[in-house]
Amino acid sequence: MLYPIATETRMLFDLNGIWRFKTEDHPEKADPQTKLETDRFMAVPGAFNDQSADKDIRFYTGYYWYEREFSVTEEMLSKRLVLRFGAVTHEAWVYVNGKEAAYHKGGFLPFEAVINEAVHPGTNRVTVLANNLLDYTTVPVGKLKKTVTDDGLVQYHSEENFDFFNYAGIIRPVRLYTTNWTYLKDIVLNNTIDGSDATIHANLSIDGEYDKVIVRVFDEDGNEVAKSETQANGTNINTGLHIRDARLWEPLNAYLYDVKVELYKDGKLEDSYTEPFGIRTVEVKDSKFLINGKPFYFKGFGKHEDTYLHGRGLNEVANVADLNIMKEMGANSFRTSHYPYSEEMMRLSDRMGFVVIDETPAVGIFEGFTVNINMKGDNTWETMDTYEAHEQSLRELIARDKNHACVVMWSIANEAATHQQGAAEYFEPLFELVHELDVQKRPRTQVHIMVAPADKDLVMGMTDVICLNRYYGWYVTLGDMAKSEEEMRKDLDTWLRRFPDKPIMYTEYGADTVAGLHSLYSIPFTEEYQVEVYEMMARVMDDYPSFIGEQTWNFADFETKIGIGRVQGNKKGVFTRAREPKAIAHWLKERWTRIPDFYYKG
Ligand code: BDP
Repeated sequence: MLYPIATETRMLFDLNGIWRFKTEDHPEKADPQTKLETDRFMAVPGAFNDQSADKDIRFYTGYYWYEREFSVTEEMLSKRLVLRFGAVTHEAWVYVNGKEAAYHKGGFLPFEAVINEAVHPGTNRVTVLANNLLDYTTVPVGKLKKTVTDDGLVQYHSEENFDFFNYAGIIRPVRLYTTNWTYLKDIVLNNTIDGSDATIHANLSIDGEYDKVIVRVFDEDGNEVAKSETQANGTNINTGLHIRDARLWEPLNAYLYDVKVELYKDGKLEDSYTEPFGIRTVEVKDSKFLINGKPFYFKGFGKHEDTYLHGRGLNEVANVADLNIMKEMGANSFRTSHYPYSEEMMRLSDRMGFVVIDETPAVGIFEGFTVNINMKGDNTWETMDTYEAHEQSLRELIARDKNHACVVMWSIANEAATHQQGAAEYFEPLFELVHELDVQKRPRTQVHIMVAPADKDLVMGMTDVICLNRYYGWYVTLGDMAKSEEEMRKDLDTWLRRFPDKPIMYTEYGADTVAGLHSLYSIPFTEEYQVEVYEMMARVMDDYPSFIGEQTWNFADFETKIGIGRVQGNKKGVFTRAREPKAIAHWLKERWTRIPDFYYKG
């Protein structure tokens, strides 16, 4: 799905801002025909939870409305007029002037609808009915309880089967855009490199009548460096664009070409769309992760889209600041734990040269998941029914992010119960699907949970990189560094024995740390203890030649559901939620600025 932009042929309008908001006890009687009666307002994009100063809204589970007016001109109506949502968590019905215009389930991916039939010149009304319910058929997974009161009122309680707060609402931008009736539906890009030259391969999907397609490639100075012209040939066109002395997209040294597509009919420009594109290759070979043929070492973080007041809502100031802070620390990468991040963050990562492991919202596929190690339940693949939602999220994620140079690996799930019967049957078709859908054939992984023992796991053999989340010194062997080190080595040795040719990396490790808490004796929760855990783990990581990267948990402290193990959220941040450094930030900066992005392990 194309990102909405304004061009010579496309208009773009912003529907962000203040919307009316209301919770809904009776969605079955929902009537979007009349204007929403309410005195509550919410800013869009943003989660609603932290905007109201009302505990009932903060912890609200159920259905809710958003509504606003927008204007349409005659000119807009003469075009194809599309209403587009960056994301609504988690299930949404969209009405325009009371008429259903779109439906989408899955809270972290975009959807859109053509609304010409529903609007008129002048003032129109867009209404969204949504819910934040998660259960055993959704990704993420939630434990949903439904009770009916004596007077027929349905009340919901949905507990997160994962460790982040279930922020909800219209969390990403809402936009209106126009195209002509002949328009570029999609563009899929890939590249090959031949010596110092490169070829960009473009596959275009086109709707409507056209007779000629021109594709041009511009370098960062605006010079045209390649051009192809193709006569009309159905709804799908393949073209190659040869670039001499191509500049490659490199980690933290990004170079983006602009691929500009023009569709013509009878000499008239019908559509123009520009996609930024970085030329690079990604490959896993001989236990190494190669970017542009060179062995790359991942340094960075698991993150969250989580900031004060915005909740999970798009916060571009935080995004820019976070990437700058990471760069300053010598980091080169992050994982979009545990759901697809905003399109704006992906575009920014392309631009700044951050290397991204792109994760689906498939988190919590583990019956009885808790944030300590004592999980009850061993029947995940019998009790849960997430396959359909999971597959849909993969299709939509790859459709959205396929062209990003920053994306070097797909993470199909985080911490699923990969050691329980049924796991292999569940994952096999998903791994295949990713290969089928991604023309760039990027490596794939499933991020492995510590309680699924290395020798019992049924899925990691399908991955290209063994990504492990490991909490030595925290959930296991707390306070005992010698034992932690021993267990960590034992675990890595088992993986190496099982898969001697696969590279291994950590996608999570760390310790909860309350900023400002200190101790002479380095006890858990103090800044000293966090440093001690990282020191021990770095020593071991450096000892293994096929250990190709370290992404800590977490970049910053973040909100979670309440629980006795959570002190106003998860405190494993290297930074506080306000992005203030803990002692570990200085230690990590020192380590990472010494580690090169390439050839660290030879
Ligand atoms: C892992 C999860 C992550 C949690 C982390 C923790 O992948 O979402 O926040 O542990 O417990 O299980 O801190």
